[in-house]
Amino acid sequence: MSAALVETNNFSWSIDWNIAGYKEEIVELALKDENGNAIDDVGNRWFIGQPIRVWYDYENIGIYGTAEADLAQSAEAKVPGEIKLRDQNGDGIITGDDRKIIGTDVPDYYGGLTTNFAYKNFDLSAFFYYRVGQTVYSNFHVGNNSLFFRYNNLNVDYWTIDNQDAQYPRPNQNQEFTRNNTTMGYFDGSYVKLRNVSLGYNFPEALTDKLGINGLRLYVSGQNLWFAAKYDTFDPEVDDPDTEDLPSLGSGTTPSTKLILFGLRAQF
Ligand SMILES: [Ca+2]
Repeated sequence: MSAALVETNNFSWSIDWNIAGYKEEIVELALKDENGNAIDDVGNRWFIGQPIRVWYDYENIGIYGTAEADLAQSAEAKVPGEIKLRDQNGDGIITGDDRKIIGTDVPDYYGGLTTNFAYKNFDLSAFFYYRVGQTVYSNFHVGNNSLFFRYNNLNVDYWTIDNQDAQYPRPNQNQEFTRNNTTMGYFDGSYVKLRNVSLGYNFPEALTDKLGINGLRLYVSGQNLWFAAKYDTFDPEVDDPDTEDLPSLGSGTTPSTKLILFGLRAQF
C-alpha cells in the first residue's frame, strides 16, 4: 500500500506499507492410532495442525506461596518458593500429560513501513520493520538465571517469605538449576524496530554552480537505532545461531549493531 499524503512545491510526505504472513501446519504424520488415524508425534515435537517447530513444555503460572504448601507437595513434590505448573488435565498431579504447545517462532504477521518527508532542500526517510505473534525462548532467563548462589544471575524479582508474589523462584544453594527452569524462558517475541533512518540536505544550485559541481549533498543515516518489544532484555530480532532447531536468545547472542554514518556527496 502506498500513499502520497502531501505533495506541494516545498513539502511532500509519502508512506509505503506492507504486511505479510504465512501459515505452517502439519497435516499428517506417519504415526497412527489403532484405528488408523494420524496422531501427534510427541517425541519429535510434531503436532497435527501446528507448525513444524513449536515449543512444547509445562505452563508456568507463578510461584507456590506458603499457603499452598500442601498443594505444592501433592501436585509436584515441591515446596513453597518453587515454580508452579498448570495442571492442564485437572487430575491433581503434574505429569508429562500436562505439557502443552507454548508457542512457535512463526509470526502471525510481519512487514515494513517506509516513510519519506521532503521539505525544501531537506529530506528524511525511515524504514520500520515489525514482526508480531512469535514466541522467543530466552536462554538468559534459564541458563543465566539458576538462582544458585555460586553463579552470576540475572537481577530478577525472586521469591522469599516476604515477597510471595514474586515472578521468579527462591534462590536455592542446594540445587544447581531451578526445577522446570525452561518454563522461565518463554516470551512474546513481537517487536517493531527502526531499521534505517536517513536525513539529508541538498545544497542549493546557487552554491553548487559557484563551486562548479552538479550537486552536493550532506547526509546522516542510522541503522537499528530504536526498537520496541515485549521482551525487554535486548533486541529480540537476533537469534543465537549455535542452538539446535528452535531459535533462542542466549549469552552467545550478539545484539544487532547500531550504526551511524555521516556523509558528504559531491557530483561532478
Ligand atoms: Ca495433571
